[in-house]
Amino acid sequence: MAEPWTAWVLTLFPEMFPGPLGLALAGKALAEGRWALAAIDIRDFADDKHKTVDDAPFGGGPGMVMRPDVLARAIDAARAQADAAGAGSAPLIYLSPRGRPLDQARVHALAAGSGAILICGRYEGIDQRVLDARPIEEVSLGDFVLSGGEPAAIALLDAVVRLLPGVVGHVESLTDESFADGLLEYPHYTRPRDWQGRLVPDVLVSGHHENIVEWRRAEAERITAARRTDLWQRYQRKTRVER
Ligand code: 4GT
Repeated sequence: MAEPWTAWVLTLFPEMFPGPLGLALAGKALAEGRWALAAIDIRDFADDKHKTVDDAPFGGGPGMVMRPDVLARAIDAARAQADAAGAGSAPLIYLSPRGRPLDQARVHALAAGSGAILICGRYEGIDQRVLDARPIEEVSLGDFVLSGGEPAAIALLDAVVRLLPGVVGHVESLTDESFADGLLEYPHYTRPRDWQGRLVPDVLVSGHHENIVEWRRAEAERITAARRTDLWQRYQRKTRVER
């Protein structure tokens, strides 16, 4: 069988993997061999007896910085593993708040490839020279700060894995969902129809499919316009020429 989509994760905390990715949808898919995960301990590439991976920042300041020599050895080993697994085109990604914000288009592109090598930083981050010396794409999950890149890597992998063939049963929920057409998702309701005096909108129980589709579209547009002017502007620009 061909190699499944594979993540090589470089981390100082390999015990954090698979973590939540070993459960539920992603965990089932992992057990089924629909994707694979290799957590690589950056500390294994330290070369002194104390297994040093970090040092104080040149120029002073608080915290520690991950050493470029140790990290580059780990990166090169991961690259060799990916090449050997037929994933020579797997991108090398550093999760960092300085990166380009992750979006669903990038997630789809990653899922369409053979895998990814993810670098998780700790402390104040990694030495800039590693970013300059290797073809590294910096990716951010948003404008907030984590104590390490691992939760960001886990979130990115969750987003990718659910798009892999056979992972999500009901495939239409992938095209129906938020961002598929550039809008936030419409609101969902289930039983009971009356919950604490709050009723499910009549149209959803009317059985009139065309009206339901139209209502959901209108709600998605209303919510997007109210919450995300950036998405709303782009959506309007896109649909103005089409319609
Ligand atoms: C935020 C994000 C991220 C961090 C994000 C290097 C040391 C980065 C700690 C790490 N914070 N990583 N990927 N918003 N912190 O995506």
